Amino acid sequence: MIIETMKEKSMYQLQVENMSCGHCVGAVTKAVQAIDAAARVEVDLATKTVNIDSATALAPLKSAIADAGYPVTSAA
Ligand SMILES: [Cu+2]
Repeated sequence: MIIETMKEKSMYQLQVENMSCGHCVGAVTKAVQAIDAAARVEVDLATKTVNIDSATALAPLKSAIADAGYPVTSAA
């Protein structure tokens, strides 16, 4: 088994404001992947939901998205 695959990943679901188009999806994805390049990010513009699959803690991911200009209103 390769070491990387042993890192435990978490699924986070965030509610994120201000996302309206493909550019926003790209910006949010880029902000998350600047923290964790291996993170999987799925954005649903209709429900303002961002699903993140990452081994990184939630707090720095939330900060990165907020700093990119997209306020996070809830996260779990
Ligand atoms: Cu946009």
